[in-house]
Amino acid sequence: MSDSLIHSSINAGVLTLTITRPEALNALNAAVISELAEAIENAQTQPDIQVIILTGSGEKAFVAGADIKEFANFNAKQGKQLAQHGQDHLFNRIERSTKPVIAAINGFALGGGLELALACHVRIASENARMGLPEVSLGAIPGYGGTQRLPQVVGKGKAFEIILTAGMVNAADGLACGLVNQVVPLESLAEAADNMARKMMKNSPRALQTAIQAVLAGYEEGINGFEAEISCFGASFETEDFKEGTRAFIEKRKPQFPGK
Ligand code: DAK
Repeated sequence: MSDSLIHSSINAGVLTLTITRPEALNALNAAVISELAEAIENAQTQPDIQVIILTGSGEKAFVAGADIKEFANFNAKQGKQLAQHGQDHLFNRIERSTKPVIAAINGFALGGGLELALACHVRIASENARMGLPEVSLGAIPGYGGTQRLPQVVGKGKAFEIILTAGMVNAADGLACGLVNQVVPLESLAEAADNMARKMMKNSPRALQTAIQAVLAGYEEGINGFEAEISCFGASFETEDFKEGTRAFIEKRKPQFPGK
């Protein structure tokens, strides 16, 4: 039996990565971060994977945060190093994935767990989901991109409320403020995430990759998002996917995108 903390399964183009550390409510320790980063990286070059779903094991938690027991005795230098390493190797890598990443939030998504979901492109929550950034209650602040990505997703005012109160947002409130894209009963979560993945997969893989790149460009310092879009748009015309997509439309058939 494998000791892996990340269980992976591929079903017709969809890779599901399940964080499996149920005894700690799937909390992110160094091993989880490292294995997850590796799995995301490997998925980028695997042609049989088109969309990635990220979820947690069990029915209680997606991820209950960074592992508090692991970082409790850190000093400033160690904290900074861990934040830098985590952001570079996992959180930014997920956000910049060339394949869409969907978070299927099956319960608590707290601290680093919500930050992980925020790094994904889309979030689907089960009705029992409870989400928040409780770091200030521990005397810290979010360190895996939460202070930046949460305002991008819900707006500055709501982000301040969530971060400064350290409170938990339930699924319905999360839907109302745009924190999650969809809410479904827990037993339908995997199916809902799979349905979303399959809708994405009907489209050109190359265009999905470029669209992610163009959206993210607008959040990068020193980059004009509109100019980045124009450049990405222009480049699309040279792709085999574009040729196939337009040809299929004219020939009134479904496109068979080569993904190039
Ligand atoms: N870390 C480690 N263990 C955790 C954990 C966590 N975040 N969350 C839960 N567990 C463990 C519990 O200790 C318990 O283990 P045992 O005592 O049985 O050994 C087990 O999971 C079950 O949890 P509970 O018994 O507490 O379960 P309940 O249903 O009673 O409560 C809960 C569920 C989610 C409300 C509660 O477990 C809870 O409040 N958990 C902590 C939530 C939280 O504060 N999460 C951390 C947020 S801060 C950093 C970068 C980022 C961060 C930190 C550093 N650097 C770069 C340095 C981010 C920090 C955070 O994520």
